[in-house]
Amino acid sequence: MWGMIATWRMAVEGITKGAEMLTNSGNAGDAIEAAIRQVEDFPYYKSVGYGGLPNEEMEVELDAAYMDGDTLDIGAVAAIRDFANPVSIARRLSREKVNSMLVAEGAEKFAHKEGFERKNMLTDRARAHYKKRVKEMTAQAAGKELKPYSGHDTVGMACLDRMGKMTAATSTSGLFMKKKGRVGDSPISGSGFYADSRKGAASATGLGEDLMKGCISYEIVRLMGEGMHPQDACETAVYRLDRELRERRGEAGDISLIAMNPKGEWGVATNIEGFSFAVVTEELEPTVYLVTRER
Ligand code: SD4
Repeated sequence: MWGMIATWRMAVEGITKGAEMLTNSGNAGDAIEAAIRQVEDFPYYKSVGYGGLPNEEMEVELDAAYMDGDTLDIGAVAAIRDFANPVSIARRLSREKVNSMLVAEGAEKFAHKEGFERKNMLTDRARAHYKKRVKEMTAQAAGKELKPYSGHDTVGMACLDRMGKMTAATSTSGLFMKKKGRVGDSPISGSGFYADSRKGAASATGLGEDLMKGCISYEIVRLMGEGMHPQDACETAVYRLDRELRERRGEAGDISLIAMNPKGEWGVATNIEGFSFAVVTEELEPTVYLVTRER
């Protein structure tokens, strides 16, 4: 069995490409990297790679991670600027014994030394969004409410290959108008992603500040390791974290998770309306689903 599951409908071309590799006995590392690169390269996806939305200083700072579920090796970059494919830099870092998570200038120096492609990631479209938001923020000061998290689509994937290897990976520009240097859950192991070929793999999207409070990707993989089906594991962890946050402070930010186990069974849970995801397995053509919240 092989399969891939990814956050948001935009990932469908990526997983289709990954699926071609997996059918031809490609490995879960190459397939997930190729699938995420596809999303990073597309300029109209506003929260990932090229065309990602900038921070409050109009700089595109990207976060990405990769985890190998056989070795548990992790690589991650955070707040990296001017490189085309952060997920590939993260994967390269996962092969380092130490220094496998690098931020900002340190990550850029490493990427340059390793010969990764430099690219100005700020598009005209993203600049226009930035200018519009600055205007809206001025209106907000005059009384109009604006949520800090809106319209974001981080890509997170879980992948299983024919050899039983599982991987997880993420890539994002993080929150629009974030502070320079702000890092979300996406490059943080256990929060934005986790993979263990013996138990399963999971990845998150939503408000990083809340996702990190539950180490939620690890929690889902842990529950799958206890024998829970991915769907039950996702629902248990997502609804529990949502409930905990509401009880403690009256609200929870957006929390959405995808997961797959070593049998290729998959699951999804969300606390928002309109979370979409894309999935493909040996038995299922690449398919996009839209989740309406049932609670
Ligand atoms: C973050 N979790 O940086 C990311 C944002 C996200 O869809 O998932 N957007 O907090």
